[in-house]
Amino acid sequence: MSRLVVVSNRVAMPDNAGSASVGGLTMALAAALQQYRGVWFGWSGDTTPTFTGEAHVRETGGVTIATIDLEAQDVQEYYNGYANTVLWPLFHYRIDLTEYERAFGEGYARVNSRFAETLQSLVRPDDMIWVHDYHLIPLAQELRQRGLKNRIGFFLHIPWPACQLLTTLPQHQELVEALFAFDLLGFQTQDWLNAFNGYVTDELDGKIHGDGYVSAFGRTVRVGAFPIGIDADNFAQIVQSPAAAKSYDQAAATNVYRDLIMGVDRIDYSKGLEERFAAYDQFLQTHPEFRERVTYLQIAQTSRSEVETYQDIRTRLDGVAGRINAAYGTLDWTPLRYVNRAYGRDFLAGVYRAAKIGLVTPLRDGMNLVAKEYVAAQNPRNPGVLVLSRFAGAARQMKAALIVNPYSREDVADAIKRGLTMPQPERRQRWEALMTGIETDDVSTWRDSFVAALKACRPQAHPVSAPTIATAGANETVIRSPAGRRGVEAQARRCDAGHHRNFVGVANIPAGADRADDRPIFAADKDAAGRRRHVAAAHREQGGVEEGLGGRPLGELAAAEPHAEGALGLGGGDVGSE
Ligand code: ADQ
Repeated sequence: MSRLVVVSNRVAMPDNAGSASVGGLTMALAAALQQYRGVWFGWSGDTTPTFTGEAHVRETGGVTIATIDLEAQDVQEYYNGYANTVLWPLFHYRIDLTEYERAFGEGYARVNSRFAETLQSLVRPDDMIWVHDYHLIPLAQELRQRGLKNRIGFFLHIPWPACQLLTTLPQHQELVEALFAFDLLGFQTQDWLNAFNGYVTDELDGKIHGDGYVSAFGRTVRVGAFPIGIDADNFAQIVQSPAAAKSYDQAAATNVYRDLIMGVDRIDYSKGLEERFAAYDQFLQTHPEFRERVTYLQIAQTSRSEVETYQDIRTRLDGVAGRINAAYGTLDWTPLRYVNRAYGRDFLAGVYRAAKIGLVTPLRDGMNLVAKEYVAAQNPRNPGVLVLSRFAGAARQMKAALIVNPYSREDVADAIKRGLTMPQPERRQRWEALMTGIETDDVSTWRDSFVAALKACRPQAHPVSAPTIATAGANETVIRSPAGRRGVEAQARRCDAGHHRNFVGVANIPAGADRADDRPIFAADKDAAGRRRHVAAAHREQGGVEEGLGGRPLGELAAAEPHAEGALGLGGGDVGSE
């Protein structure tokens, strides 16, 4: 039986399978790995002065956990930078918050190369590899360049942006090209899959086949929507736990004369917390009869606190919460209770059950598991009401919720009122429809359908082959990579791992380059001080390599300061934009 190798940015294996503080996704992946005697590989969360390429390997519960430490610069450029300051805001439709820097892209490529470098030695030929999320889009390409022929699947937990947004990203084509090194691409919903297909047809002139396969860059991959769910059975047990009973009693006792409205989110601009607070303000303002009769509890765990935008949002939320409480609060009533900390799943389950309204109003969300957890925690005889944003992936499935536009405070305020006054039969009817969906499309369905689709994938017709390296002179190296610019850059780093900061850039070789195909090459040499320098070149036409590089020797070009692109006589706009 082949093993399943799961790769994610961070690895968080629960110490014991019943641990209540571990998130639903972790539990699901842990169970899948146990079933397939798998390996879970990712960043340890720790830093090291110099990347070693060595994995820390341990066994727990039949699963091999392998982690690597990253350098502080990696964490800054790859995790805080490209992943969370470029891809996360962009994929959540916030180009206003997207801050692209070339160093971020380099850090992202470097860390993916480092992941691949370590991972390749752990993978056996018949393993299936399942890569998770936007941090690791180039990973399959990196692994293919190292000769891995395994089936590799990718699941995107967040939305796929509309084509017009994605094209604002420098090198968007290279990013998407890297996805075509996978065998299977999974999205949370049909909407995100449609957006991906839209990019393939409109931007790449690619082809959507009727059988779930998509072609571009001379390659064909399988694509599909695999909506993630929660572990409904496990959650039902948690709801009955003593800890859940205790938190339920506490929440119910505190709000004995009041209805509880509840939200649970990581602090993130995509979750629409500021808009939600404003909607609650609107509700209290326009429905004074509900003042002192409701309490809104927002549990908001701090996340990504090293990214400035996340620090700003926290400050603003503190301010809005304070203003609401100052405007409406009384001696014995705090209208909005806002708590910044993490709770165990059992504790949360009890509070969910005590809440008459679950407010889940993200501005954009791949799926949203809180919506599902809230429903799963309800008392079937007297369930609460889910108010759900139409922009959460979950809204595609959870049509019996009160669906709202989170940008409209009136719309959300109306839904709060409707939920609070909804007759019990309607609440039960809606809850039963929602609960049926949660039980049917639970986390095992998600996991099993993805793994089955990966197993059934047709082998790639055009595997990405390794870059070829040819020495072009005493000090020069020429690299040709069928994987495009990223392939060239990755190989550059491997050639010169300790000195990658001398990497100069990528340029298109003008007509005259001595190349028979339409693929990039890379050149490197040493400067007068003996430091190694690199010029990567992506050519389009034919001619001598040196001639193609402006008719100057590679060494001379590479030594040119400050930008080799300038030495090639190409404007910055041409660089890497093929
Ligand atoms: P997230 O953006 O993190 O996940 P979500 O799906 O809501 O969003 O999952 C959050 C999880 O963290 C839930 O299980 C929730 O219970 C837990 N959580 C949140 N706040 C907590 C707190 N204060 N204490 C304890 N637990 C807390 C990403 C995507 C989502 C997608 C998931 C899974 O952004 O769209 O649904 O991955 O694919």
